[in-house]
Amino acid sequence: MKKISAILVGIMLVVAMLPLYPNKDIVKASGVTVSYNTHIQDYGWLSTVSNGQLSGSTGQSKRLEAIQIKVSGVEGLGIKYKTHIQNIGWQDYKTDNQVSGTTGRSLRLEAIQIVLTGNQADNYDVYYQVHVQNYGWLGFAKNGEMSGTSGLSLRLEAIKIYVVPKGTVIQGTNTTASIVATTPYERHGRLSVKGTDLVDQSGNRFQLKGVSTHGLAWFPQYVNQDAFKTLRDGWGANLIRLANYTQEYNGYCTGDNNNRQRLENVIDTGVKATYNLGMYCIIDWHILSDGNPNIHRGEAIDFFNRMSAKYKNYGNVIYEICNEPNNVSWNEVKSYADAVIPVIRANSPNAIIIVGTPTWSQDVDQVAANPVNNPHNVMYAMHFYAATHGDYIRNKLITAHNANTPIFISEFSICDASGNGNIDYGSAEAWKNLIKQYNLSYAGWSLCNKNESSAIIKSSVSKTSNWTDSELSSTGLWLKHLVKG
Ligand code: IDC
Repeated sequence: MKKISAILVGIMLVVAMLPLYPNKDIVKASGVTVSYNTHIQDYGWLSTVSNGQLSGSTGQSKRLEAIQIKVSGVEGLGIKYKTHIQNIGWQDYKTDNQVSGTTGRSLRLEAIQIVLTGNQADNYDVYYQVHVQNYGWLGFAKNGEMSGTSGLSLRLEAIKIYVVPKGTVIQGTNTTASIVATTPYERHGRLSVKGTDLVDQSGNRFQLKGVSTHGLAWFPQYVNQDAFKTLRDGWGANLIRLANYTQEYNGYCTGDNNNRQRLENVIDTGVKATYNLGMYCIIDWHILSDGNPNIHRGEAIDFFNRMSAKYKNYGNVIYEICNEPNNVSWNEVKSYADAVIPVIRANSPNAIIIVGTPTWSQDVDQVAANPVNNPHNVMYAMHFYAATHGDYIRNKLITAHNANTPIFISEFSICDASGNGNIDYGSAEAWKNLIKQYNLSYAGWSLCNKNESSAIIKSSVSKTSNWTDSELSSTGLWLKHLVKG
């Protein structure tokens, strides 16, 4: 007797805990059954469940990796579904128990959409609800709405699905079924140049701010999505510059074909990571010891021709065609720019292009008298290293700005021009004020742990993402504060 009442209490508790929605009898009377099973991390395929039962797990931190769904019991009613997979994105629709997702690849599902099909589809609704890492159960999505998250890199852990006669009242439909993180690119879209300003898709003044990589040949490990995400979410950065040296050791123009391919692969990783994160990126043709950009003009034309074709649909990509011309006149640089810009324009008519200026991208004041032939969406590079470059260079910037030259600080640091030595916080502050005054876009040098003061990560730290403040160098901390604003 005692045992029976204990069981009864148990059953009553379970009944009380059952979701009140939707009424089971309605589902039963309609004769429709939706059945589904999921493939989850460490366990593989679970057994099939139906009509609102939980598939997956909660409280165990296991990702859903794949799902199969079908409906039965009603002639003329079918179902299709698609999932958003980590690193891959949305898949095509699958039907009738086909697998949506992946197995054996350790990739999480992040979101799902489910739609009824067939000539009976108008008489039924499909509702679905997912359990998401860090959030728990979201609200119900209905008839093709997205359920899950986007842009947050969170796993689905469990799902419940109902198919009910049209109009059945469901509770829990007023809470949010999906969480979409809005990225810089989603908010600001394609950029353009207006006067001296960079403006966003709505025509509002916009500032790009972020970090330049060190040489891609030497520190490729920092070109990874987690690193960029750390900078986006922890710093508020929206820009990554990919520095592709041309002349230096293992540079693009001095190494062999394998080296070139390797560099292009790193660029591709970087472009795609920024694209996935909704950040902007600069593909930088990093001339340095080859002071005259015309030395590698042929290679540059080939490179930018292929890059601008490959990334023509990536509205987040900016082309910087010559990092720091030096020991060369503006006329020489301009003739190079006038040869390269049309090549990019043929593929990417509106991408932002940054043109370097003589004396390691300091002589922006020489541009106004003789700008490039096609100035559409072109900006000019001003670089500074605060401990070396003081008022004299700041005045060049002011002169150029007053002459309506659009300026982009595509590289700078606060130590001396060697990339090492002492930090000059006073000069850095003066540059910071100028950046604020003119709303200038910038990328700080450099994302690596090299033992030099411009490296933003301490040389004792080997982590390639998720750095804490104590793992940042003095330069890194200063830059983080600047970017955070
Ligand atoms: C420096 C790096 C250094 C590397 C060197 C290669 O910090 O580790 O060995 O290049 O020659 C620039 C250049 C940038 C320099 C940086 C610091 O654009 O490539 O990086 N700098 O010297 N212009 C002014 C300073």
